[in-house]
Amino acid sequence: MKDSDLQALTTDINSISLSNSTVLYKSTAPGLPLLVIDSPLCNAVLSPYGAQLLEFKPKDKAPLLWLSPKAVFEQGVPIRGGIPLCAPWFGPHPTDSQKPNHGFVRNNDWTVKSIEEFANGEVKLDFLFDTQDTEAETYDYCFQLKLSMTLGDSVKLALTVVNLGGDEMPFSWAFHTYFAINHLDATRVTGLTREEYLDQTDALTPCIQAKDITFTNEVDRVYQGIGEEQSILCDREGVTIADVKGSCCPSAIVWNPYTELAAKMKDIGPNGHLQFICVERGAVFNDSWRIKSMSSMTAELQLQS
Ligand code: TA6
Repeated sequence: MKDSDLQALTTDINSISLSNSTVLYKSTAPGLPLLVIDSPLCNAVLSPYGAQLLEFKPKDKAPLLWLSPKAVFEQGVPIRGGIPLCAPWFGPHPTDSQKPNHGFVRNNDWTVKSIEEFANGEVKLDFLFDTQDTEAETYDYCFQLKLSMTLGDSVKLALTVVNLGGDEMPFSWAFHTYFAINHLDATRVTGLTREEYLDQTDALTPCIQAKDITFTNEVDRVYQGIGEEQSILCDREGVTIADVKGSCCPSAIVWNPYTELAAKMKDIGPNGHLQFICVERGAVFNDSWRIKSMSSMTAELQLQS
């Protein structure tokens, strides 16, 4: 998206200004354009590349999201942290290992369609992605994504997927949220107890989640057909880090790379795993959507700290 288009959208909004990743994060040139929000209810940073919320902090509360200090701001590379949207597939492409992990919409520019500021202090941004505008990718299906973000003292996301093609379209997706934490060894995820999960660290072996999820080694688990609500708690600080509530998000993925994998990942690095856990919601594996020709499906997610 052109800087001039963003400028035109932001001029009338008091709470929003423009920046560039090179300025804001002291990253290397050329960087990416970013939207910076300082509203009565929150501070936030967003990237039209990937339609990705990078930072979110309700006023008088701790930052909700983790953005890697080693994140790369460059076309073709996903930004590590915040809320990347994985789609139209989750994980490796089912048949072509050359295609990017977690699909291509987090690695492409989106259009910012509108920005509104409400009297109650909330700011709402509408992003659009259309496969017909994307020269970089060839894909078997033609679709549009509409992602609306309402930022107040919580984050409200609404994703609508429109199948513009003549055939039914398979669609897997996830909001791959990186939550900021202070004490990995005292962090716990509730709301998935007694659910079956597929263990991605062990060739997708099915297991039962006996207790709340804790993090004492690499965790990479896919839960399908789950309930709407989970919570992330820190027992040492006695606080709820976040309540996660999804509608039409039948799957959850819980991920922390732990010591060894984090050290190997260039944009996380040694000890980076101590700063975040991912609790993702979406529709993956057997929960994946099938969207009829010229029809749409919508999901919503709310994150409240
Ligand atoms: O959601 C968990 C996961 O699929 C893990 O398997 C892990 O690889 C992670 O996502 C990060 O993937 P990325 O492509 O962003 O490096």
